[in-house]
Amino acid sequence: MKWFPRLLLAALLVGVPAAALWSQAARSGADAAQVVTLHARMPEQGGWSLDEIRAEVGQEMRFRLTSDDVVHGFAIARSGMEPISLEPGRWREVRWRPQAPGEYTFYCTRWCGPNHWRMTGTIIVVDPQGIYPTSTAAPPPRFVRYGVDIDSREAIERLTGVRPSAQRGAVPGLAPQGAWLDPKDPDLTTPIEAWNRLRADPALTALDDAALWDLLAYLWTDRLDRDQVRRGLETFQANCAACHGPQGGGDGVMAEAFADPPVASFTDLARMATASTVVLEGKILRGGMGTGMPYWGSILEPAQVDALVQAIWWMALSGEGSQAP
Ligand code: HEC
Ligand SMILES: [Cu+2]
Repeated sequence: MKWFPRLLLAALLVGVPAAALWSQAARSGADAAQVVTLHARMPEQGGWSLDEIRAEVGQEMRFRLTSDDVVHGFAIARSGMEPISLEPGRWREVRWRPQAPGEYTFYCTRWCGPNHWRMTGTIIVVDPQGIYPTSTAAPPPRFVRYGVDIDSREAIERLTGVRPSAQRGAVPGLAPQGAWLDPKDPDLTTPIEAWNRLRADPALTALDDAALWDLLAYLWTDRLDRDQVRRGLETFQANCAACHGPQGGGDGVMAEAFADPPVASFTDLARMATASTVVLEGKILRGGMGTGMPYWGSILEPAQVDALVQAIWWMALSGEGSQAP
């Protein structure tokens, strides 16, 4: 029986260093993990027990989380972490190792009340050694670069109740001769400007005003990326429908809490005719400043904002509400 001692030796040779490595890793892991204890409370009761947490790149964070009142949720924006739900009186644990310096927003993911949106805090991640590239600051949103005022827009009263339909507008052979999009950036185009350009097109004089809105609805929604619309509608149902309503009509379950100004209806052409992609994007990124509209710039990825804008146009002009294309 020669194999037994040899096996033992082999086991020792491999096992001992492995065990040593393992215990070292476990030890340094335990040393390095920064334990953060966070209590969630309704914003009226103070919100998160910490608003600002400092952390280091590459250092593991161990969050110990609980709720002191109702069910809340916890997520870190742009971390790739799945949101977790926090039930009153129960403790949850989640680990996160920041990979890049920067400011990360943590936030509540459950509708805990009308001030739910105030439940955010910041994790400031620094790189003490300076070896990780600094995350480049996001460029200013287009409404800032173009100097577009996103706060004061006139509604066009005569369009109240007009509900264009892309389907009705999809008339074969009917195409505008000239350009109907803004020459500087198509995303600056408003539906009313586009409609006026179409109205001036001699080839379209046979269409009455309502039929011209249908044509516009068709042209407009034809430019949307169907996958983005679908993704946007999902994000919309999860984050926006509680205020904006499941069909975007401004009549969500939380809408009553906002009277002046009321929650925007995306199916109201009188309002949407003077919006542009740049305006909608700006509103989502920056929020309403004092209105009930939360800001999403620190929470959503740029691609998600783009998808939401496309979904809003879909609800406004396709004639199919929030039915996915
Ligand atoms: C807590 C309620 C609430 C939630 C949640 C909410 N909104 Fe709003 N939103 C409002 C209110 C109120 C307004 C109208 C006041 C304003 O424009 O600032 C508004 C306005 C807007 C506007 C401006 C429309 C226009 O014509 O100028 C856009 C775009 C918008 N919301 C998009 C979103 C998106 C996208 C989401 C989800 C990611 C969302 N909102 C979530 C309350 C909400
Ligand atoms: Cu909450």
